[in-house]
Amino acid sequence: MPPSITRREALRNSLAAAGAIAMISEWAMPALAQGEVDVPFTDLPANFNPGNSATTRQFDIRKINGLTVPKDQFFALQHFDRPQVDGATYKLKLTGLVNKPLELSLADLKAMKPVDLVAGYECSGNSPRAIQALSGCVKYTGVRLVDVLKRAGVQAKAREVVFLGTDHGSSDVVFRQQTFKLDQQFGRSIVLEDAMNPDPILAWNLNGEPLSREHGFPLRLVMPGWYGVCNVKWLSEIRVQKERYVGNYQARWYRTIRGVGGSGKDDGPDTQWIENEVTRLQLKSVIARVRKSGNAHNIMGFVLNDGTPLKSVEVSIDGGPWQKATMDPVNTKYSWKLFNYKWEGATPGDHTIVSRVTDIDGQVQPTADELARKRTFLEDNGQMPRKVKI
Ligand SMILES: Nc1nc2c(c(=O)[nH]1)N[C@H]1C(S)=C(S)[C@@H](COP(=O)(O)O)O[C@H]1N2
Ligand SMILES: [Mo]
Repeated sequence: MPPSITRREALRNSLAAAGAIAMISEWAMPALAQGEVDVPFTDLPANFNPGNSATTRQFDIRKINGLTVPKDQFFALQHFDRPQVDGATYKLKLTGLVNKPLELSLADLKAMKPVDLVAGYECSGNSPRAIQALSGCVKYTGVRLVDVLKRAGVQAKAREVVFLGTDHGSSDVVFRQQTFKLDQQFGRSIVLEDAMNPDPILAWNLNGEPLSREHGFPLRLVMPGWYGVCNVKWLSEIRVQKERYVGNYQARWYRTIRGVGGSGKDDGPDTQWIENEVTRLQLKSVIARVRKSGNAHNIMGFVLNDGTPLKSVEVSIDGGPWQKATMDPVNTKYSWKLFNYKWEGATPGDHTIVSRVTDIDGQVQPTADELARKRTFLEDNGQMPRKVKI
């Protein structure tokens, strides 16, 4: 084989000849073929060690190896204790403005038409500080939410669909100057139109295996293209109602406050302060790994967004021009989107590399500076410069 062709490329070529290329991710190739080596990031905190604690599992994004993250590495977190639910006696309740209130067992749900959904998402509190360790992508299996709602029959006056978890605990519930310590169930809601969309599912499998306790056994909601918080775990009840749902984790904990308009100055009198609920994923790209392969360096990363098709992902090296990256053929509408950029002629020494994504609606991933007027820390989708030493 000519020396300029790496084993990876040779393998791709032979697979291409076999007609299988469309399914092969650059990331899924055998790790570290001969002559390949991962280039160290020099921007990692000294104590950087993403992993598993009693309450949180983080994922080291340098370890991405294909479109989905292994179940035992997929990030996990929640507000209260992780409840232990008995799958054998489990019942999902459908209540409120439905024609026929239901109690469905796991077997009842599994007897309906199952669908697979590859979903990439992150916690809305994910950030460069955590080296984006609260993100990932897995394949869920479940039943369409709309099919379950239709089975119960949604009444004409319904407007809102609320999802309640089994988990609960003491929460600060704020009313004007008062703070009540109240026991609250974890709950999230969506408007009826989003619930009737065919994409959201009620999932019992993750990567083809039953959900683990940490990921919401036995059943969770998956809202593809939305932030992690919307994917209610340990789902116990779906309540259909007319009123807006203003629970703690819907209307207060998960909001973003930012200044828009005006002169662009943070506290200018013409700044308008807007507040929004955390719902759909904000357009974001992240560089996850740099791998030396022969004489070239492969910059690999991922995009998270709400499923809007992408126009481009670009990479800039040391402040140079934006260069187009290649999207991985294994990406799907709601997966994270893996990308590669072949960096030719990298010189020994320190370098700063950054990616940015643009979608077909013309939305461009903001720089950290452009997010300066966002006062709250959630929804940090800013460009993330990375430092490497060649
Ligand atoms: N019932 C319940 N569901 C929950 C939460 C929770 O506290 N309780 N936390 C949410 C948050 S903030 C995130 S980021 C995701 C994480 O999902 P994962 O643990 O499967 O990665 O779960 C969401 N679903
Ligand atoms: Mo989250």
